[in-house]
Amino acid sequence: MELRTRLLIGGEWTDGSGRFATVNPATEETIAEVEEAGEAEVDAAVRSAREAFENPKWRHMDPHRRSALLWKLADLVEQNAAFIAETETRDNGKPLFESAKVDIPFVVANLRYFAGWADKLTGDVIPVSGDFLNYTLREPIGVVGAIVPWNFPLNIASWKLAPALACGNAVILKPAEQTPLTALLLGELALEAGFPPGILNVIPGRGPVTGQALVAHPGVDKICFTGSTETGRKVMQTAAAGPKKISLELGGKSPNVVFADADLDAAVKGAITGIFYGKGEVCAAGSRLLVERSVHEAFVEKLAERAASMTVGDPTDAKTRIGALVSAEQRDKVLRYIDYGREDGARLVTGGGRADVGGKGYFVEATVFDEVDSGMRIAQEEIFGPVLATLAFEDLDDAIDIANRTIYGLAAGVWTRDIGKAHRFAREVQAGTVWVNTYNRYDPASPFGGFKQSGFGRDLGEVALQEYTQTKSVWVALD
Ligand code: TXE
Repeated sequence: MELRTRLLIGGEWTDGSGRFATVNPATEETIAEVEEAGEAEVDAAVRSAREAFENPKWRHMDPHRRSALLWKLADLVEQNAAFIAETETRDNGKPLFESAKVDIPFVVANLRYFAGWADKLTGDVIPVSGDFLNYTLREPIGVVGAIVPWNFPLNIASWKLAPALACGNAVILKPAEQTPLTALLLGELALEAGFPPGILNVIPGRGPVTGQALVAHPGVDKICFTGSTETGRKVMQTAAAGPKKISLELGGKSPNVVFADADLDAAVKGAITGIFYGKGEVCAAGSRLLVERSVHEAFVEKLAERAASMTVGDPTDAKTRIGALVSAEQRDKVLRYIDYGREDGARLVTGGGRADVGGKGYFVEATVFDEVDSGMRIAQEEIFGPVLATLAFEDLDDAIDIANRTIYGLAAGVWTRDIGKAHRFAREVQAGTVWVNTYNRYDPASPFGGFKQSGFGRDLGEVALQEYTQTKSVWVALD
């Protein structure tokens, strides 16, 4: 495979209305100039998606065949995994082991999981009053716009397009402007797999230009979005003019709660993965660590030691644990929050600044704050970087109270050997995913999404199919 830099519309590679550079955040070098879709190209993508969606070739395609196409796409991604993973790392700055061992294998597994659903979308036969047969059909929604972020570029794209295609929709994928490259590779592989032209269009571009035009376009039936809460609000406002269907997976400030009776070594490891995996640019990052007061001091000491030993460096080096943040803006945002932490009176235990990796790149040290108060900015706002806020709690009720004291509700972790406590926490915490004695586990079969301002709708799992189908109720008079 080779890098693609043009737009994929209706099965053709075309020019946009401008170009933008995509930069390797570890070296600050431009990897490629990529075409940007302006309003005219967004319109062309929508028209081609509509035409492809309505074409009987797709509309009446045997569901087994749709399943086979997705399976074939999974095979092609697997065959090209090394190049795709390397491209993801160059574009995003994440360690290569994350791209190669986690992100891209997840894309393959996810495509296969939803390939399995394509021919299992059944309706119901419903017992109604009177002499009627009533049944439901599950039908695709139509043209789906998928707007995805830069932290897991291809992975999250697959969360949207695998179920959307399995359900028989046509998709327009808009990758984030920081990381457009792997989405374009996927577009190429979808053509090779045999998807009809126009069923998957890929249109890179900036959010306020391409993203905005896609959400506003009256020919788009549904927008599925992952990104910041602030942009999610804008998407919702723009979509209201339709109104069109939307699902939003937004930010988080997830609590990771450690009780004194937990396996503390395992909990330290879990807290480290919870915040430093993916450089902390993870929507479900365990960015608030709550530790029971009796073990708090000893726990934070161990954790800080481990954090300080994490190698920040070249993402292609196997020893690297923390790569480069995605952009200079993101690095500056993270450094700003480190300043807020100090200003607001938290105690900096380790890290706290830029990491020097040969004088280039957007690197930040693994940073841990202690003595954080729940009201502080570093305990309330999504930082999206390798910065952990540590708080102390007294007992289960206190832990639940602090855990729920944010606008977000994406995920939560709890570490304890007491099963009653674990289940009670799982029941009371306001979060779409709860991990007990583990953190950051994902599976294509397990639903993911937010409570509160972390959004609505679900990715992954059977429940995600509801986002991409609509139910038709059919009444048949029997007399
Ligand atoms: O996100 P945006 P940004 C959070 C994280 C980060 C902050 C800013 O805290 O620091 O957001 O990142 C597209 N209409 N998350 O600015 O803007 C954009 O092009 C339509 C959390 O990069 O939300 C990209 O494709 N689309 C998050 C996508 O939205 C628009 C992941 C996400 O970008 C648009 C990323 C508009 N008006 C950032 N403006 C998570 N929950 O995983 C932008 N976009």
